[in-house]
Amino acid sequence: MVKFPSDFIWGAACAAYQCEGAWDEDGKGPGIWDDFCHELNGHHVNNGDSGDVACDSYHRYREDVALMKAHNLRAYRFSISWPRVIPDGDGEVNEAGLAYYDALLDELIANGIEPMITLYHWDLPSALQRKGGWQNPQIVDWFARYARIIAQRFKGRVKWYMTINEAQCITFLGYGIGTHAPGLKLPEEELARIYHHIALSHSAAMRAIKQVAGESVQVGFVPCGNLCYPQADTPEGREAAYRASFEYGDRWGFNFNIVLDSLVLKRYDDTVPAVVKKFAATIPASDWELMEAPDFIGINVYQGQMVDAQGKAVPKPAGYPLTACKWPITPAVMHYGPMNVHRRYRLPIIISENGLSCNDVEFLDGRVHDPDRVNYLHRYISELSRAVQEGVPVFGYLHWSFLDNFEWSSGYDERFGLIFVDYATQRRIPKDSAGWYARVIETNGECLNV
Ligand code: PNW
Repeated sequence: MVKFPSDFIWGAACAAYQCEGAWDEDGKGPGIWDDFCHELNGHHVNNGDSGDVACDSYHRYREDVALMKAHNLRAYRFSISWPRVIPDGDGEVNEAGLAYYDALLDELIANGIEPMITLYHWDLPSALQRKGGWQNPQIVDWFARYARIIAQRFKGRVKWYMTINEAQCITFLGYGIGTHAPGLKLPEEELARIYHHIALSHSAAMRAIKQVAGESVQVGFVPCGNLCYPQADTPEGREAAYRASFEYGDRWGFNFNIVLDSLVLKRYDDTVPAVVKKFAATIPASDWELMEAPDFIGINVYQGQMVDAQGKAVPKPAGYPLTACKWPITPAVMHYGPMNVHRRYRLPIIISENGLSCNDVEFLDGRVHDPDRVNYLHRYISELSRAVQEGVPVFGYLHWSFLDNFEWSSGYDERFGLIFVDYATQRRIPKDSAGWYARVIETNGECLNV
């Protein structure tokens, strides 16, 4: 039986670089994603795509908010482009940039949609990258100042902040394997340093936000990583899935604990890889006192790993269901993922992203039929209800994404939206899933009981 608390927050999410466009308008400074897309003749991104125009939401936000309202959204998580509001990252403030977010906020609020702001969703000002970006310990002050400016401006209008989206992708993809901006391939010691700077930056920003906007403002952190679920739902299976979720495997950076342990437990545990231990020995004790546990954790749920009762990964059988970008469809991660994160950190949780890419096209009838998305979401949201009913304090669900948008190194090849975007004309076409999700929201999930 699918059931959610009556005050459950249903919404959708996006990020500035992925939808705004207007990459150099009205005084915006360049960001690392602008550079990454433009350099090497666009070689970093499929088809040489870039976020120069994206969904043009910078100019079309009114139309977009009207579509959100028409589909019953209660909340919209969007990110602020740091280089749009502080072009060089730590210098002068660009009033036109702030004015854009003012207008977006007012439009959302006027339409009864709760704004949730992500401060950092990957578009670092280029000027800060030239000074070392997340490798430079000064990032803590740069980020806290930026957070303070935003919190001051939007005080009284914004109750929800998320400081940093997917620390693991920033570090691992951006500075480790270089498939994301700034495209670096640094040694592992440097990655350990970056994770630590991210934890300190979140903490300093959280203090700044609370200082200027008040203690009641809720400040979250959004990590990502491998979450496991049991092959068989037995006590041993659950225990094994819990342990496996927080193991440091070969891709040691790609797990929740690498940053959340610092923030919430204020330590690294004994199982961290040697390279992190070595770095940790250089951290001054006073750094640990600066760590701020977030008010809530945002979890972006796409796929999980099934493990057996010994915690060993169970290989997927031939022909296993996949999304268009070949990510395995694993609804059970929506049940056990939040459960295990809560078991370790004891904090409220929001599903800050969940969704999939499909090969969406306009049909002969002029509509976009996406039964694959409806099927996927029905399964994932039903599993989320199980977590909630087992007592995991999940207070909201945000679909990724509202509009199709720029999917980082995949460019526009992947479509994650509830709303189809025809990039040649910027025409928006609500997909079948948009109407379906509107009904999920209207019935608080009860329509899923079929
Ligand atoms: C997220 N994985 O990244 C990001 O927050 C979004 O900006 C992005 O568009 C969305 O998911 C879809 O990709 C992820 O390996 C990157 O499972 C990688 C994974 C998950 C999310």
